[in-house]
Amino acid sequence: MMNKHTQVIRIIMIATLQLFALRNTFSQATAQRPNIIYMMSDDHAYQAISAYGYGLNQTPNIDKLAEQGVLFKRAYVTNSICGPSRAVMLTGKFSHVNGFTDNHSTFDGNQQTVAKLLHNSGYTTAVIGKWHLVSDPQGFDYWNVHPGQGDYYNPDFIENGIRKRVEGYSTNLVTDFAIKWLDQRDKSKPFFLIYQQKAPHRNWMPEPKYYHLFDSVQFPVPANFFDDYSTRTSAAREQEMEIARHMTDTYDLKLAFDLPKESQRGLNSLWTSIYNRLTPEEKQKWEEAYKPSNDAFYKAHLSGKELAIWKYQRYMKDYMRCVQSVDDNVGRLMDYLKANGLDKNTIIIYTSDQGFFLGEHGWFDKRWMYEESFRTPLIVKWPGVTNKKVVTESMVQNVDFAETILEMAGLPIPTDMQGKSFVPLLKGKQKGNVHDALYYHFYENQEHKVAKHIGIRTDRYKLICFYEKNEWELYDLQKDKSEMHNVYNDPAYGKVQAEMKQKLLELKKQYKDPVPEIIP
Ligand code: SGN
Ligand code: CA
Repeated sequence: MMNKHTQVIRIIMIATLQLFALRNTFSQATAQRPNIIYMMSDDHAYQAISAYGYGLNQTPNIDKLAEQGVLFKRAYVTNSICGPSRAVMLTGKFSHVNGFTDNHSTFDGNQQTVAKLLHNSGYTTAVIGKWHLVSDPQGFDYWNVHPGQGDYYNPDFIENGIRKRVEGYSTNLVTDFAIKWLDQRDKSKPFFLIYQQKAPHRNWMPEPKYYHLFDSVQFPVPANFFDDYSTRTSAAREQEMEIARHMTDTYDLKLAFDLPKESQRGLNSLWTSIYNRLTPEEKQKWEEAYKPSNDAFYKAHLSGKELAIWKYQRYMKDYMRCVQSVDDNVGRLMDYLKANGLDKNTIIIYTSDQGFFLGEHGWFDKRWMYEESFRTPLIVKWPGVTNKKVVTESMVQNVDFAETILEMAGLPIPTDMQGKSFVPLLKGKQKGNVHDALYYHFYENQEHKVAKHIGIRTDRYKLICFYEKNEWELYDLQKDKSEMHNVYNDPAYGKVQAEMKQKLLELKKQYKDPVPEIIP
């Protein structure tokens, strides 16, 4: 018989051994869990990624991700605007559930997010770059974000609550901070990094090394650039996002300050404050770069269609120059991973907060449920899982991102999340659509005057309801990829129309969207 003392010692020893075993299992599991970098740029159109095949520009570093990953040709957002998209990604819930419906909302940071779930399970977490959710980030060991939209030149950052101005160009700085954090992170844990560029958001200010990139290029003008919107509802005619009519001379088009007053429209004071962030040397370089083409523009006295096309070219060049810096920096981050032996165990997700119009329908900006803004680029590279390029037509949505990331990390998906993990698709175990129909709701009828709408998209059709106007649009995407012909109330589509309406109501109910009341 053991005496009491020996018994206590035995119990302590067994408990200690079990604890060690548990710790080992835990750290092994932790070590095997993949690192995840979620890269999201702001307003990066899929048309401006060469892997998507539009032939407009070259993005070799993003393309390299696609070479070893899955490229989604049909990834969509639920509400095509910045803050809402970010909130959807963090929560795995639609805007009406996570509470962030438009850019004037404030994110309730106390709610469950993918960052918090990863953090609680042993990941070290950081968010760097654009944030745009107003409240302070929660669930991150480190955060260093632009206030609001952020600036391209010498931008402010808020680092763990402390705001300061940093010298440099935003796209490069966001990467500098990301690399610094990766270097200094707690290396005993897997990491989750949210790396979010401000670029290529309006007002498209390139970095000096790219001032002359595309100087000799003429971008092809989209076939529907001179769209007069006559075949659709009144919504398309009421918008204020036309390159020809709504871009401002200084802020958007970078024409000189000393223009006659009548040609100056809005936003010029914003431009002055943004431009004043440049140092005198930077201003000099800027003016030297833009002066020759501005002078040529003034001499040419363009008007009508020629003037519209000139604006389109200036817009595209500046936009694509900003994209070039984004691509360079994806390359820098990937080089860092490789040099530090992290490339084999780090999943990369590259995406944008939404799509963007590059002149289609005559537009810049986003917001609409039309394809260019509803669709977003999505490339997922998962070492050991996605080893060669796969292009998929499967429909996924940004409400699936949180669920997918959790499954990648081996974590359970909370039942209150509304999307679906597309890990089986990444593993090649699932073919076909992740969703047969996608639900959409846009709320922010303010800047750019895009009417509020809900809608659904199936493989072939899209139904949109501008509910405050009670106007409807229906598109047959197989016959009309550019969405130029509204076939709502066309008797040939009567059956489709009824089915789509029914499906819209079903999804609205399934996702518990209380607004608006739609009468079938
Ligand atoms: C700013 C821009 C808009 C843009 C919104 C939303 N105007 O308000 O053109 O649509 O951001 O963009 S600006 O005069 O300030 O440039 S988002 O990506 O943040 O949603
Ligand atoms: Ca955006």
